Amino acid sequence: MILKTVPGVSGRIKRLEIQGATNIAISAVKALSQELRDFEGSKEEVDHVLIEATRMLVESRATEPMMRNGLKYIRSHLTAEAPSSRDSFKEVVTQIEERILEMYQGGRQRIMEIGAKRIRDGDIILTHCHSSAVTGSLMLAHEMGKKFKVINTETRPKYQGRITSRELVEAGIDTTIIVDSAASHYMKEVDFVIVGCDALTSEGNIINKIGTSQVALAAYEARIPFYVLGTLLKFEPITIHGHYEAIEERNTDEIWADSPEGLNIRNPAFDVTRRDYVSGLISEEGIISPHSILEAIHRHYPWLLD
Ligand code: RUB
Repeated sequence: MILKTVPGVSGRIKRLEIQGATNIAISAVKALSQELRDFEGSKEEVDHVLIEATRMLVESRATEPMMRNGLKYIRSHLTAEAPSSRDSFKEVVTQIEERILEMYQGGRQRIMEIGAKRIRDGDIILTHCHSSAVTGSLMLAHEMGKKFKVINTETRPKYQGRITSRELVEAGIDTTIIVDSAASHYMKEVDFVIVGCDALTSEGNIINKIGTSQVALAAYEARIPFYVLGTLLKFEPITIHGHYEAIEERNTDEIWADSPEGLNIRNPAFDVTRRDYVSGLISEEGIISPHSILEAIHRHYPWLLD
């Protein structure tokens, strides 16, 4: 069985050419849908394509429930809607794809709008890494005519902070980049912190780019509000049953390629910020306490709990 679309897209996700939970999830759903539409084999073989293509995408990044939830949605709805002919199969795949993309993009748009309203004239806002929801929200506030400044960390080892800086500067927003370890130093100048997230757990903890929990601790110590901007589709259902969300460990060359022999290097891509340090989760339901994530999931996306 030869897959046409998915190997290329999963490779790009793995190499961070496609980055950020929402962009990864959108690309994965589009790739799987395309793969299914293009497949010309028998009905039995389609199931293999579905399983193999899903496995490949899921393995490209370990800490991406938003992608996994979307791929699961495709599989369960294809099974439930059971299209009989080839043409209706393609049609159903497209309809399912459109429904998920609408949830992903509509959810991101909604949280961006709520985030933009939080921003007041004169604010200094600190962010970490590159989140499409956070930069989108800042750009929206800028378009609304709000005058504010942004401080963003460079985000070692892959410097996603530079993507954030570039986008904001190009949008005309007053932006300052700092090294990650300067976040605490500047915290006293900041009005609030806002970051994106990759995963939400049933206890209300949030998982985002490595270093986020240190920024949250610095904000907590300085009594600065710390907001997380994330759609509820980032919820990881297995955390209800006691499992931990896996934390991706990346190639150590990202940290030091020609390091001395015998040196141990660890390179986790994400860390867990406990709910106690999160002032509010900016979600489709509005700004909610991280304690109420599970109830919000029940209301908005009950299928995530199936
Ligand atoms: C990106 C990152 C982002 C979240 C949210 O990490 O941690 O904050 O994914 O992004 P990486 P978005 O660069 O390793 O993918 O708001 O776009 O979903």
